[in-house]
Amino acid sequence: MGKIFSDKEYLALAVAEAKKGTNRTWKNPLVGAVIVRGGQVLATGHHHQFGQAHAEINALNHLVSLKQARGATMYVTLEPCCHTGKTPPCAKRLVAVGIKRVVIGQLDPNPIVSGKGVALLKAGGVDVKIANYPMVINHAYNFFYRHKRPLITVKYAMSLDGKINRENGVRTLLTGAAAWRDSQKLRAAQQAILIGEHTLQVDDPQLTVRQQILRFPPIRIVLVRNVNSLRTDLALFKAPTPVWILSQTQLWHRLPPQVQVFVANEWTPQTISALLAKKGIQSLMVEGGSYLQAAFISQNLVDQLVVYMAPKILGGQGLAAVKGALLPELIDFKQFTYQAVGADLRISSQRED
Ligand code: AOF
Ligand code: ZN
Repeated sequence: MGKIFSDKEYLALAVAEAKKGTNRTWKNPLVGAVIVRGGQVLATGHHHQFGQAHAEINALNHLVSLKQARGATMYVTLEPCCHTGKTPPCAKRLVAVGIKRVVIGQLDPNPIVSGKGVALLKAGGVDVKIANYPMVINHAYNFFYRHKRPLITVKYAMSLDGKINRENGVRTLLTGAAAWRDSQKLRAAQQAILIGEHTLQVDDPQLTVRQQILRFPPIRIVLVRNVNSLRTDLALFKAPTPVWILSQTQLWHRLPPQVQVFVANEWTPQTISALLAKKGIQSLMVEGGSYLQAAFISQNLVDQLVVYMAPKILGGQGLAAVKGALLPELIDFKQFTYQAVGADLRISSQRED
């Protein structure tokens, strides 16, 4: 007789399975499922990609025979769905194949499912346990449905004297290759990234993910005063992935087809966040510059902070990393992690409500 595992251990296995879909499920959550009978794991499955089969269905398809499902327990990281979306409802299928017990990591915060998946299982005679497993995946997904806006990360690199350059308007290379790779990873996990006009002019960045091929790369968003003043040879326009320009003026000339323009009299962190919420964007990373970062921080619209600190003192007349943030009182960040990346120090903090 081998060791009998606990519900928690099987859920941990389901979480590990879910993580295999990292950066591929886009607006869908990572989900993993494990089918167990008589202390034996019979099959595992995960949600591979946005638009494709759900984890539960993949796990069922991995059984040697569907008959094995009868009387088995399914461990699944997220409440099985009850809606017909891009695929038929999972909860219905679990009932139909005779799954006897379902242990769920967490309820689905998406209102099209939330609680209704459990109800459907129970109505079908399935024994349901909600384990409230500690949330270690789908941070942005959960945040989005709880707060009705994207999870906002502010990321910047700075010197030991808290500056981003030596002279305003001039790009200073601060951090090394390891920090660059790390920030690429961070970028790959975002649904949108945002920069201000000044950063666009000074850095002329591509804002793409170069390290991996992504089916759903982050939307590259730029905040500008007048879209018509943009040069058409910007590096930003060379890559074919979507670009959104938030402008105060209507567009009157042609831009490449991947570019979409949104117009408002004034753009603020709140109105930007509201636009993204309306578009169903669950995560945003603000990547500069100094004034834009300050605006998000001033409005308390920063949920995660990632700072790379280079072991250099710039001195001079450079810009502070967060310039002119108007705060009623200082922000005391909690839950810090410190990590050496090459010669630089990575400091990150999550703010939970
Ligand atoms: C599950 N298992 O593996 C996933 C679920 O557009 P659809 O049809 O893919 O539905 C997306 C919604 O379904 C998503 O927002 C979430 O509520 C749920 N995702 N549910 O039972 C899965 N990926
Ligand atoms: Zn489903």
